Amino acid sequence: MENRDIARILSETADLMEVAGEDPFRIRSYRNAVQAIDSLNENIADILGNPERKLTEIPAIGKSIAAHIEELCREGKLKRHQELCAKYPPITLELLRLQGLGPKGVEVLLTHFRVQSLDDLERLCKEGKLRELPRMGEKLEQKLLKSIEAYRRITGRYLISVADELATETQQYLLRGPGVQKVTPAGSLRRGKDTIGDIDLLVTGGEPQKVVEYFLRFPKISEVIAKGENKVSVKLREGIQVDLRMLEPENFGAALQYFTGSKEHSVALRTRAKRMGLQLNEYGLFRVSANARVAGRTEKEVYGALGLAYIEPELRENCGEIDAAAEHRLPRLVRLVDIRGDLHMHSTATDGRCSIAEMAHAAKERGLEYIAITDHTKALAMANGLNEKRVLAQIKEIRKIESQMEGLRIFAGMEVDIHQDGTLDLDDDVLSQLDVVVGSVHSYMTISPEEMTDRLLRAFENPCLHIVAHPTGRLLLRREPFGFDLERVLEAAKRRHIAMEINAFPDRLDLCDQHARLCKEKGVKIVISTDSHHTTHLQNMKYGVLTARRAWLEKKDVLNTLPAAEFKKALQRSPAQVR
Ligand code: DGT
Ligand code: CA
Ligand code: CA
Ligand code: ZN
Repeated sequence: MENRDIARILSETADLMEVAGEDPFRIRSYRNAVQAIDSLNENIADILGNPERKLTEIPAIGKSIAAHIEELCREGKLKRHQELCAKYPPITLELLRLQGLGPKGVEVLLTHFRVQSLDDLERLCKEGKLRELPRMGEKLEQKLLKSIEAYRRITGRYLISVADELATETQQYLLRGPGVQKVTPAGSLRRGKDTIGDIDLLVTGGEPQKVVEYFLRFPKISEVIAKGENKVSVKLREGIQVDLRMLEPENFGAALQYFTGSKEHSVALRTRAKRMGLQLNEYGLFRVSANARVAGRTEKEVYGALGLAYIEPELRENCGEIDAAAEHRLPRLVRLVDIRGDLHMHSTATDGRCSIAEMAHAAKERGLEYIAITDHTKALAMANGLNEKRVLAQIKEIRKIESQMEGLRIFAGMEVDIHQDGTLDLDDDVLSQLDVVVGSVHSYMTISPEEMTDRLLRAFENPCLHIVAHPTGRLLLRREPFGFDLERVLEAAKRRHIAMEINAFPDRLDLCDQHARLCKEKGVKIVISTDSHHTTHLQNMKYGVLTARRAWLEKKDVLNTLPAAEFKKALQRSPAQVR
């Protein structure tokens, strides 16, 4: 059993214990264990298999949790978890995930109303039934209706990092299959969308039947949803669906185009084909009059025969890319190899889990030329944010570590909280000693859009601010972005020479593709950063680059494609921009 599965089952157990009203300390110990497992760099199975080691070596894992984990790995299930699952209906875990309902509320809904589905709950809210109970009112009903809507929108979708890792594992398994030559991801994963509904994989080589047979032995499959001659759909244990299709090499390009989508892009493409007397489908591009195949082996060939330059998958959303391809004015999209620096990351000084030196060495190993260490500031007390005195000490430490390293610039930075009134969380004379100042909103996120706009505009007045981190505060599949007047804020950012971040952490990807595209249109520069809290997070840069590509960004639009010295210069704001 993998760490991910162990963490999920322990976390569900804790959720259900909360509904059952069990001892909060006990519940806490489950949650701490889940966190510890999430940040573990090795497989629990490996620790268990090593007689010299014990699970209790892992911080936050005590004797009783260790026993649970052993049981899970031995039996494939946990008695405690199964008892609770038998006691409460399956909807319980979903109800717990709705914003606005605590475990007590869930318990009341289950016992008093016998809620079995989200539809049940929606009806109760609409009929005003909840207000009959103490501590539940009309306001809660309205709030729940909103959360149900939000939940339905995100449910059944996965973070790109989760889908990407599972797709890679599946791909690696398939590549060992009989005769398999190539396994290519298509769909939203290939287009680099921030969340993924299901994984689409295209296979060439081998006899379809034999490949399907082999695939169905993949240990991660929990359920077969549909099976045909050349395709099969399954569910993996993590819940995500995989659609697999076997293809012939001569129509690979047409099929890849078709299954990459987006649907909107493909519809527009087919309309164009029709106007040219052609027909496009998953088997190829055909001249209708001659009943002849014109293209199909490669995508380039298909686009070319339609009079178009090759369109990168990230652009295929029917947002102007087809006209641009016809007129040969597609952007030359920024690539991962263009990125030279990473300007947002944490260390053990605050809530990071690796030291400054560890982060620096890992960054250098990844081929970066420069980084900024940007720990939190004092307003974020729960992350042990730094006050002015500690910031000054940290600057010294960063300079020292940099002097001992070769081939990596380390900028002294801070991720400074933007207070509710728009002031920054450090004195200006300390801020002015930093190389890189990243400003973030971490508190009072529910103020009105007008207030949020004013708050950001106020922050821009501080001459020391360089970059706004995760500008909308969204957490994918968990928290909606906070609202503000983006156009106005971007116009101010342009005038004041402040860059916007694409935060590459897969839960955030903030700014999103559309917002980042608006930055480009407004002439606002972008910085793509990982917001790493561990050396392993540095690899998330690729997701930020995908988002940038979906935003039509080129190398010149992204500041951290510049060499270190030029980057530093590009951050500087002139007196006119500060005023
Ligand atoms: P997802 O899975 O919701 O994140 O998004 P996609 O884009 O991966 O959608 P999916 O998996 O339903 O289908 C994969 C691709 O297959 C899609 O991008 C375009 C193509 N496709 C699927 N259904 C249709 C359809 O009814 N018409 C057309 N033209 N294309 C389709
Ligand atoms: Ca898909
Ligand atoms: Ca699909
Ligand atoms: Zn951060």
